[in-house]
Amino acid sequence: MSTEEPQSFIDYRPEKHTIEEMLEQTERFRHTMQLRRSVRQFSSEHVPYSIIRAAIHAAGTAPSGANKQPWTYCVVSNPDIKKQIRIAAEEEEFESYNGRMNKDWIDDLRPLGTDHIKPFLEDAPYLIIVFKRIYEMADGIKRNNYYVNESVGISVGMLITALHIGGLAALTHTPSPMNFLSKILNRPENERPFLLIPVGFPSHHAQVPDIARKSADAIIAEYF
Ligand code: IYR
Repeated sequence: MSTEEPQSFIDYRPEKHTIEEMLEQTERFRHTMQLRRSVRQFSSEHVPYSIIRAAIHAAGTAPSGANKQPWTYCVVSNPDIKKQIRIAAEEEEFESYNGRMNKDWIDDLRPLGTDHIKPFLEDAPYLIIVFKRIYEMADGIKRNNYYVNESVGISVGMLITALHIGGLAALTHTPSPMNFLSKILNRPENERPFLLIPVGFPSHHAQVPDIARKSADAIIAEYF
């Protein structure tokens, strides 16, 4: 028998819109999101923390396995900590670019122009380091969370969206392996690094690769 309180339910009656409004809003959102780009050259211009905090708060509305909300968002603006993160990330990335990634991977990355040097880790005013919480401790008992990667992935997607709508640029960065982040940020055992997201304004000379998104036809299989 569960020792927890039974779940209570509340009414949910969201406002209904006309079909025209529904399509217009959705297309407007798509147009906004079409303008989002992964940025690797950041300005050091100050960004009010209130925007970062509001975007993370929005990410916290994501659905999650059994509503465990298995995420912790660490926000770093301290220059010394950013430098430590850059040094450790560049050491790992050097190994990745010089042997750990296979030839196909290196070839696939060439159009992006990336290498192991990561100035954005110091230039961006904020680094958001996302940790997934693989279990929780309650009264000394370990309880695993559910669908942790799916849950945190959805939440981060919402974060990236919120940052973009808030007028900020971001990069989903995955230095690999990234356990150095747990050490530098002194995170508890139940948290594992998931993604590192530099956030700020793009530098005035920022460039992004000239890529296209797949068409709707290319990504949808319809079974009507
Ligand atoms: N983590 C490395 C390599 C890298 C891998 C993929 I997949 C990318 O889409 C981009 C980069 C880096 O950040 O440079």
